[in-house]
Parts: sequence; structure tokens; C-alpha cells
Amino acid sequence: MSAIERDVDAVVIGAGFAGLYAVYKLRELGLDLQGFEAADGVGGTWRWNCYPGCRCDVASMEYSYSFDKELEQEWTWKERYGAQEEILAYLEHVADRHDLRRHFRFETRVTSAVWDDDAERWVVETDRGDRVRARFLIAASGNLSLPNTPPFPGIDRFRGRVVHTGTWPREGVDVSGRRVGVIGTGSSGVQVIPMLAQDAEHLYVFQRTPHFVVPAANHPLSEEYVRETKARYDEFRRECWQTPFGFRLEVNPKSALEVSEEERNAEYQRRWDLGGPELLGAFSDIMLDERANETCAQWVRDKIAEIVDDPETARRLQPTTYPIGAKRLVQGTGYYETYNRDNVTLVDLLEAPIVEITERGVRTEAAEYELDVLVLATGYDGVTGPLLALNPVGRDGLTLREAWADGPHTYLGLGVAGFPNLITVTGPGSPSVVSNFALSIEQHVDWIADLLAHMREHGIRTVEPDPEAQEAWTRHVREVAEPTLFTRANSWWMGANIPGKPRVFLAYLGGVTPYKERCDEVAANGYEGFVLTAAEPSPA
Ligand code: NA7
Repeated sequence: MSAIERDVDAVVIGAGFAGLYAVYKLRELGLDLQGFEAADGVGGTWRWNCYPGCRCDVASMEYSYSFDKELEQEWTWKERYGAQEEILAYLEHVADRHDLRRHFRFETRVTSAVWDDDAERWVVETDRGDRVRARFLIAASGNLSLPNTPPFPGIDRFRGRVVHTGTWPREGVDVSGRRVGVIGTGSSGVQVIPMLAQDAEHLYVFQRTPHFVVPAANHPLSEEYVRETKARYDEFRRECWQTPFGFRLEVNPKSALEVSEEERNAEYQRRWDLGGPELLGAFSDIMLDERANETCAQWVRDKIAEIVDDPETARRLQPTTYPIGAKRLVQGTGYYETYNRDNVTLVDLLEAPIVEITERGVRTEAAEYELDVLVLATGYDGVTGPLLALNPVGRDGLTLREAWADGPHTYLGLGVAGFPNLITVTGPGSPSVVSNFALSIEQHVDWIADLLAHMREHGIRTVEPDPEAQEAWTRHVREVAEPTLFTRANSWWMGANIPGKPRVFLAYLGGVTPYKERCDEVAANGYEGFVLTAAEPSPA
């Protein structure tokens, strides 16, 4: 395939939930588009993460597009939480239905993006030698798209196979009769561990920090539920918007500290049985008050002790060093029960850290574990990682890495001062990773499309945040996070999983509706806080 040289209105990076919808919306405006996607097809996260057990932790009828009313009626989700295969099939269906693939060049990674201030164009280059000049650069490159592979000494020596959950081989990995190690017990680890345990000869789980895991309580959706929801889908979507994070969650207005222990425990048990995120809605102050939080955390620790047969293993699985919910609450299926199997061993890295990977396996300070397959469920350089890896160069040679040296600075998570016409979909400082992505992506892309239409209508060439508005927003994002318990863990939300990454809460916790209202108000006030340059500079 020969390299592309073209001039377009916009380059869209990524063909996941965000990039697909961006192409759909911007094409409606009649814009000339060029999309690039590193994978060999659409789907983003849902293409890459094809490890066994991968499933969304936001309910499928909520984690889906709302823009296409016919699609909403035609597509029937099978389960409460969509499995990776089902969500990928859905996104492929959307791409076909709206003929979106033809705008993308697949298996092509954008390697550089430089703003040419004289021409007022982004010059975008790829690993296939493409060179495209575009007025707008739409980064829909994802928040969890840059896998984190810790530099374990000796990893290249290992004679077995190493796979990361975020780049799982499409043909699968046969672990039957093999000795398998998994490093990491976040959402990916918790999903893959019970699956691998079924086939592996022996499974060693290398755990650094235990996570709080609640039952996903996934189940097939009843025909009745699907029918009733489809019959009132608009109202159902509105209910999502009325929640803090865009997925339906009944939050009990009571404090955990105002009720009797009996009532509290009954509420926790009821929510545990409902599964999913419900537990954190048991009381209004779980994420605000340490003592309230501790009642919930201890209740889960007791649950772990109830489920896991070996008291020593149970103790190691009990998180004690951070509030429940401060790392994303993990939803599992038979996770704790997996440790009751004879072929599963929990290795506590807090007691004996990994020293190196040898030819044979993993060596900790206490022992060497011989393995045939090593699975890295070690997460991502989240939110800012993919943008900083691209490291766009803005006005006057300013790089994004320089601009974000002490953490991300954005206006509304949509734009960055010094980077004209760079638009980030669900960028840092927007609800992004704490919200229902499908809902946040649609809100962002709709807003972006309105902005681009406004610019065209008014002959505006460039848009970028005013530095003062950007700093005020960045401060606001931090001030909203600070009093909550969300900042009290070494989580990827805080950037704490990547050595040297500034410790900043990366998403906006103020709620999806207040956030949307702010974006709409900014637009209504002529894109207040953005600097817009008109086509014909008016005489001084
Ligand atoms: P996470 O949630 O970042 O989990 C990564 C796991 O890997 C976590 O248990 C980490 O332990 C562990 N980890 C990372 N680096 C190391 C090293 N160097 N040594 C040992 N253990 C390590 O990523 P996931 O992919 O599970 O989930 C990401 C999001 O995807 C999730 O929140 C959902 O939104 C979907 P740690 O806790 O840092 O001690």
C-alpha cells in the first residue's frame, strides 16, 4: 500500500468508540477526513483486550451508542455486562452500518503530529510513511490504550511465553497442562485469573496490592428487560445522565454512620448480591468519609475471609492500605473462589517482591516459580499515556511533554493551550475514566462537532484554550478531587502506577451532568475560555 499524501479537514486518531463516532459526526458536517488506527480493524480497547474473561464493567444497555435510534432498537445485548466479543461485534456492526471503515487506514500508527503555524495545519505522519496535513487533529486515541509493561529485569531471557492482557494474541493462548503466572490483580487480572485457572496445570498469581473485588453478578438479559428498556430507551438514557458517573446506580442518601450496624450490613449484603458497582452506592458518604468507607471496606474483608478457605490466603487478599473505591472497584466472577482450587497459588509480592525474571520463570526474594506462560495484567499508562507517547508539537515548538511536565493541563479535557485545533476526546480533566465512556464520548463528540460547525459558520480558523481559563479548569478538577477519598490510593487514576508520572487525579469527578452543563454554557457564550482566530484579522 503506498503512502498517503493529502490535505484534509481533520485527522482522527483511533477507531474505537470515540473515533468511530467522531468520523460519523464530522462526516455529517461534510468534512474531509482521514482516520488512522494502529490495529487491523475497528474496536479499540475491545479489539485488543481479547483475553479470556474480558468483559465490560458498565452494563451493556448503558454502555452503547444512543445517537442511532434504529440501532438501539435493532441490536439486542445478550448479557448484563457485554463480553469483549459481543462489544467488538457491536462496534464492527456500527462501522458497517454507517460505512465508517473507509475513512480509516488500519495497521497504521501516527508517529508524529506537528503544528505548522504559518499554514495553520497539523502535519501528521505515520509509521507507513503517510503525511497528511489537516486543519484539525482529533485525538480519539483512548485512555487505556498504552499497555504498561514494567521493566522486570531479565524479562527477555524468559524461555516461556510472555503476553500482556492488553495485547492478547487473537488466536488465543493455550495454557492447558501448563504452568502459568499472572502478574497483576486489577480488573484485567481478576477477569483472566479464574479463566486460566480452569485450564492451567498450575496458576501462580503474583499480587502486589490486593484490590477490592465485588461480584459482577453477570447474567443473561431477560427478553422482558430488553423489551421494556427498548420501549423507553430515551428515558433510560436520561436516568444515566442523572447519576454522578453516567451509569445507573441507586445511591442511598443515608450516611453509613447514621444507621445501626444491622441495617448497614443488610444494605451491604443486598448490594453485594445485586453485584456490579452497587456496593459503593450503599451509603452517600462512602467516598467522602473515611469512617463510613471503613465500614464498607471491613464488610468486604469479612466476605473475603468467608469465601476463601485458607485463612492465610484470605488475609493476603484483604486490602488494608487504601479506602474501598479509591482504586476502581473490580468486578469479578468467581474470583475469590478461585483461590480454593488446588492448582492456584497466591504469591504475595509485598512480602517478597519480584527480583527478576529468569529463563525459567519469576524469582521473588523468597523463591523461584517455574513457568511456561507469564501473563502481564499490569495495566496501562492511563489517560495521558497515549497522548504523551504521540507527543504533539504545538505552537512555537512546544511539545505536549513540556506542557504537561507536572501533570495534564487542559480546558474541559477538550483542548490544550498552545496546541491550536488539537481536540482531545475524553481527555484528562473530563469525566472520562470515571464515567460511562459511551455516554461521555457521545457528549464530547457532539460538542466538538458543534464547535467545528460554529467555526465554519463564522470563518474561524483556529481554536485553543485561553491559558487562564485552562488553569482555572485544571485547578477546579484538582479541587473537586482533593476532598474525596478517590485520591487516597496509588491508583492509575492518580498516575501512581507509572514511576515518575506526576501524581494528579486524571479525571473530573464533578459529575457528568454538571460537566455537560459547563461545556454547553461555554459554547452558548461563544466558546468562552477559548481563543478563536477569525479568518480575516480585523484591522487594529
Ligand atoms: P490496573 O488496574 O492498573 O492493574 C494493574 C495490576 O498490575 C495491579 O494489580 C498492579 O499492582 C499490578 N502491577 C503493575 N505493575 C506492577 C509491578 N511492577 N509489579 C507487580 N505488580 C504490578 O490495570 P487493569 O488492566 O487491571 O485495569 C485497568 C482498567 O481497565 C480498569 O481499572 C478498568 O477501568 C478497565 P498495584 O495495584 O499497582 O500494586
